[in-house]
Amino acid sequence: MTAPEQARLTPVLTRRWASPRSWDIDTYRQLDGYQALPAALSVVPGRVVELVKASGLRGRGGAGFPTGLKWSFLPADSPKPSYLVVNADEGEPGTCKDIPFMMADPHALIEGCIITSYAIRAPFCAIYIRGEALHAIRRVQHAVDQAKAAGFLGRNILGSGYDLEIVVHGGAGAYICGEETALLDSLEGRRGQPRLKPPFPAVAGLYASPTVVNNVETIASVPAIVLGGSDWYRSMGTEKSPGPKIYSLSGHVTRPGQYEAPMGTTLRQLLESAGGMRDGIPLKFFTPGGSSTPIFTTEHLDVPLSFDDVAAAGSMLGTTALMCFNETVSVPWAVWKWLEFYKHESCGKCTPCREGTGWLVQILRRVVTGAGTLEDLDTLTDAASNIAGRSFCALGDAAATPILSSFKYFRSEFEDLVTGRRPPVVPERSMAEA
Ligand code: L3W
Ligand code: SF4
Repeated sequence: MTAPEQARLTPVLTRRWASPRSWDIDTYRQLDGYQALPAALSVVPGRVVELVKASGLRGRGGAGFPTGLKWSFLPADSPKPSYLVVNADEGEPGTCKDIPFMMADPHALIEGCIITSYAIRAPFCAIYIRGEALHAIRRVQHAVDQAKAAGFLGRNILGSGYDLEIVVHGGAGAYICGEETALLDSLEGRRGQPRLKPPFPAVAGLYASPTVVNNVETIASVPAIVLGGSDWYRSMGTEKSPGPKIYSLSGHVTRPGQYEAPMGTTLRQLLESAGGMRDGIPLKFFTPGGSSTPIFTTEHLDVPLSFDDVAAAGSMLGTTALMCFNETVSVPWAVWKWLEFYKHESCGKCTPCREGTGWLVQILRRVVTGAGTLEDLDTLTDAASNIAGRSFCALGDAAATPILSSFKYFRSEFEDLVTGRRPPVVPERSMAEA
């Protein structure tokens, strides 16, 4: 694991990543680890919720929902116990921050889990980790064992009278289990498929109990907020998107990887840290937050990467997965590849997404092999528009997004392919061989 180049800008989330044995409890404790926990346990839980609300922390899993507000939705008078569930099922194409985080600094996540569980009075926390990331599952389990042996977990934590168990749960490699309610079904032992919302998990989540579901980066931000305070946290980032963020740069970048910087940093600035575009071939398009977010072009290089600024420019910050594509890349080809992913990962529960993604892939295949027609392009727009907003969960919208957003900027590339002005991106022969 190499140190993030940009860590000096906001040395908060990634500041331990470059230390030898950064994942070990001794290293963590030498570098302020488990200092926030006694401070949190010394105040009433509600004070911790208020602190996180005041910090302005927003969810780092894609939607940017205010974290303290979500915690305060848990009903105070529920006869059922509350639970914390960490969504570590990182699967969004281009998103690669949570697994590196868990590998480099698992104790920051564990300390965040303990403080958050205390704040919402939860006696049980589950960390649901993507099944393919066996290395991360093992590392986090090791950290849980170390924390327990050191008295930070289990009964009467640090003499506070507060008890907490953390269970590390491996998923089975289904993208849909990153959707919070499908994750809860999977955790309960069922096939992971989304539930109807409302009720939101805050009211009826794991085993129908009040449950907070938060992303790894969100929870791992909590110890730093407890130690530094809300004003310090708000001194980074923008007014409506405060704090530091881990940006994942991938694709045709000289030094792809994780770059920690304040919310509101631009791709142009991040690319400077990452050595620019590889081999000097200019950028053509990028995703601000994974393939589920509308694509941006070079005209968006200076858009501040915060939730509101990106939304105002017509996309979503998502998971800050900045997939950068240079001028050699065919947009229809990239869209076809993304749609193959969504078709494969569609859970099948609702018709628009289950059937629609299959149709979209078939039409795109015709387009990239040069067998498409102009009518196909209208069908693509029509089908994608009818999947978006009419599907049961956000995966349907996500599948429509690459088509609708690429047509906005690059429809002429699709037209060139179906009219023969450009040669096929993929010869039909190689498709048959594949
Ligand atoms: C209580 C209310 N809770 C909202 C909670 C809700 C959830 C959070 C955000 O999708 C996006 C999606 C992906 N009372 C509430 C409430 N909540 N209103 O707030 O909710 P929501 O529905 O806006 O979003 P979501 O369903 O969590 C997340 C996009 O992120 N995305 C996906 C990334 C994939 C990963 C991964 O790899 N695992 O993170 C990337 O862009 O398309 O739009 O907790 O319960 N009234
Ligand atoms: Fe399943 Fe797709 Fe429907 Fe979501 S939109 S419930 S993933 S079929």
